[in-house]
Amino acid sequence: MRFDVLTLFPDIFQGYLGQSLLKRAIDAGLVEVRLHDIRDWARDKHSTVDDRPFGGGPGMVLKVEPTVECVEAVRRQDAEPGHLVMLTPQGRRLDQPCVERLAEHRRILLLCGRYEGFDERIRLILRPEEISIGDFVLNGGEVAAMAIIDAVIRLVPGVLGDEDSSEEDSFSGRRRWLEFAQYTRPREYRGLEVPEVLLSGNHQQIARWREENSRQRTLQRRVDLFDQRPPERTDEDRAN
Ligand code: 6GU
Repeated sequence: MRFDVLTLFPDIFQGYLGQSLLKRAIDAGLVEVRLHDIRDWARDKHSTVDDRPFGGGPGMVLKVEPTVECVEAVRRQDAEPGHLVMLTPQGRRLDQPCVERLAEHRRILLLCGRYEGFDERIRLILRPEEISIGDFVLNGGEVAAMAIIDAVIRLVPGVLGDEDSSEEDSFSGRRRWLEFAQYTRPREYRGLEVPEVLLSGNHQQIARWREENSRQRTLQRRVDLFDQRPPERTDEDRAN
């Protein structure tokens, strides 16, 4: 899986790329992340990459020529042109099905904007898939690009130590419920004890407890997830 990140701030990614899970995946040759500074494609001697909007208004707009030429040059670096993603609050909201779809690509280009936005001709020429990570405003697409890389690499075979563990997560695969409560040692802390059933060694009872805990949490915190697909009725529900 190869990611090419096109940004005005490549340094933002350095700390993240050295992080353990991603670093291991990169060292193992499962994931490659290349950073490209859009400023390197600026044409004038001041390396201008942004300018004031025609028609007036606050802020600066990312210029069309360096951005388009950067994307085109980066695409040519590999036989596979890759799937182009533009990070923008105007894009479709990222969710796990979207992450799963992205993970099917062998190469993804992540175009990060800054300032007040992109010159509209960048969209018209490059026809990117536009993605947002939520209904809030970030200063730029870099943090969103890291979120995408982070979510997608979990689905690359071999990246997670335990092959099964992404299947178990909330939102992944068939599950759409939130994770159940987890505990580790000690058994008691400040009077709070680990639920007895988790210490019982009875795997069937543990599975039932976890399922019910997931269901309760989802109901209390994210009832909207139930709206997407009705929850299974439990024996308890049927009794009531
Ligand atoms: Cl992808 N970019 C920016 N600037 N803000 C956002 C976002 C992206 N997703 C949510 N907010």
